[in-house]
Amino acid sequence: MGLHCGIIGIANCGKTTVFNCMSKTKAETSNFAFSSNKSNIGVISVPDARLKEMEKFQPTEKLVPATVDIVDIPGLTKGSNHGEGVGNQFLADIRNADALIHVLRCFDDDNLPHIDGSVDPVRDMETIDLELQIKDIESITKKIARMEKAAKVGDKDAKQAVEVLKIYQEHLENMQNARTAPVFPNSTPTRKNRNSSPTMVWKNRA
Ligand SMILES: Nc1nc2c(ncn2[C@@H]2O[C@H](COP(=O)(O)OP(=O)(O)OP(=O)(O)O)[C@@H](O)[C@H]2O)c(=O)[nH]1
Ligand SMILES: [Mg+2]
Repeated sequence: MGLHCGIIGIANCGKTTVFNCMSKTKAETSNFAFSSNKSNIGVISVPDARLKEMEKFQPTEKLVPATVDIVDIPGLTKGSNHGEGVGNQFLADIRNADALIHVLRCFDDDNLPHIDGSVDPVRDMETIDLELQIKDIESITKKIARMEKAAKVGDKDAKQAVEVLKIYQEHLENMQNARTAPVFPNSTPTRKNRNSSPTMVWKNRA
């Protein structure tokens, strides 16, 4: 299965524009916040100069590069966790991503008012991170309840999972990012938390 990469960011920061550049598609961009009601999905080929070199030794009819699926995920804003904007309907797309590209609006444009009143990429990043953290706390709390039930009937893995999940829970409740939680990096119960996916920051300042 290919790598799955999600593009996130505050409304109108240029996610779809970045998606179009990367995937050479023409998904619709717009000046209106929350205009998108679906995630855009594209496939990009990974450039790899080694393929051509290898072909010299092993000629082939067609060179097939590795691909990465990218998903342009709309709709995150301050308060998404309690239904602001289009709420949480796209969080499943974020959960399914192996890595995230966080697009930050660094450009000023009088024709495109910022949803929070001013251009401030640091605040925007904190806004989105906080939304993901709140969502992570919710899902971790649910998972702890499930695992505690399993632990009660003697499931040793569940008992260990509860211990790890509680470390994450406390860390997130202290407003810390899941990435910095003091646990072993590949602790299985939490590998799919949105807030701990590897993230690249894209400063959109054209
Ligand atoms: N000036 C300027 N405008 C940009 C830049 N990137 C995108 N835009 C414009 O900003 C508007 C919003 O861009 P989109 O790519 O639709 O933004 P989005 O983050 O996908 O928006 P939503 O899906 O509604 O959250 C469009 O009119 C783009 O043409 C940029 O770097 N500079
Ligand atoms: Mg968009």
